[in-house]
Amino acid sequence: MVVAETPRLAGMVVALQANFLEVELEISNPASLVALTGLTDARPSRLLCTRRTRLNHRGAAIHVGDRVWVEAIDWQQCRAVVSDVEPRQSWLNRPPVANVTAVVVALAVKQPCFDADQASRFLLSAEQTGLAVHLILTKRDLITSDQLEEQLVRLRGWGYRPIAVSVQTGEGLDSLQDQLSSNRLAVLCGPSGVGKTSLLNKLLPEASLRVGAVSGRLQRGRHTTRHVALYRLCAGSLVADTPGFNRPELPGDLRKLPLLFPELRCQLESNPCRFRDCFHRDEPGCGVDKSWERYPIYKRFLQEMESLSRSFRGGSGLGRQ
Ligand SMILES: Nc1nc2c(ncn2[C@@H]2O[C@H](COP(=O)(O)OP(=O)(O)O)[C@@H](O)[C@H]2O)c(=O)[nH]1
Ligand SMILES: [Mg+2]
Ligand SMILES: [Zn+2]
Repeated sequence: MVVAETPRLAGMVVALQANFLEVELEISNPASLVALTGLTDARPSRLLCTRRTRLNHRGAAIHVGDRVWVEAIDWQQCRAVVSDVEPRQSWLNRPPVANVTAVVVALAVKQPCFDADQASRFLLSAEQTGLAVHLILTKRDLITSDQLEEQLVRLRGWGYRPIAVSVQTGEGLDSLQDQLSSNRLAVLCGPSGVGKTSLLNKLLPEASLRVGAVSGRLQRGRHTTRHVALYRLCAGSLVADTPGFNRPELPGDLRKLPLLFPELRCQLESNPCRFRDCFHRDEPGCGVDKSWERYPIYKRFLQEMESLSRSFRGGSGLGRQ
């Protein structure tokens, strides 16, 4: 049987469903698609795809955010096959999302209560991508203006300029919308229960995503968002809602840690430490200023990463050379 050559179209993986990939097509020229499909209205822009077996053998998994090529398109059933994956421009490890252009970390002012250790873990995993990192403070309605100001000053000391938002009052939603829509693919991450999904429900034109109640003694949200999925905010901008997890792992590379704290990074940029390979701890002669709020957290993380890398090397007890 002769099979007519199927056209290859570019798209982006917007969700994973068991063994299937949901792909949103990049349709730059709608007219050509009409000619291709013969479907004048209700053009499907999302297709449920399997992948060519050789892609499975290449080892690397395909993730949400990956740019792919699809072929063997069945326009009636909205099905297709992913034949190729483009190299990634960036990679966020947890949650796993490819080609992210900005990371937005959401932290609640209350319910669940603001926890500097947890907040720093989220910020570090965002900083690790090397991309722009933005911070938003959610549930602004739960505290007074004075309390908010105090929190904003504190976070400026961490090197961030947070936007305070509230789904209840609508405050800050326009600024957040502007920030998200200036990015091709922004990821909204943060502890569960801070209100990420509620925010997207407000901002997305057609969303009705599941929102979880903040439950129990610990005032944590239930893990209602189970998988990463991308939503279209406007033409040219996608945003990822991510599942709740509450304690991101620390980075693997000790040497990079100082650069992942913006307040230390800035200091080192303008006034470098005179020693190479210094951790700016108790090294005699290290002139780095230690009077910043998160310095104890920084030291604790260093220690934790050191003991992890020691146990990884089989508990050889060699320590730092
Ligand atoms: N007071 C207040 N509650 C909020 C706000 N945003 C979300 N919530 C509540 O916080 C809970 C968790 O919200 P959800 O969007 O599921 O959080 P997620 O786990 O970060 O996606 C729900 O009960 C929401 O109604 C807000 O701006 N103010
Ligand atoms: Mg959620
Ligand atoms: Zn130093």
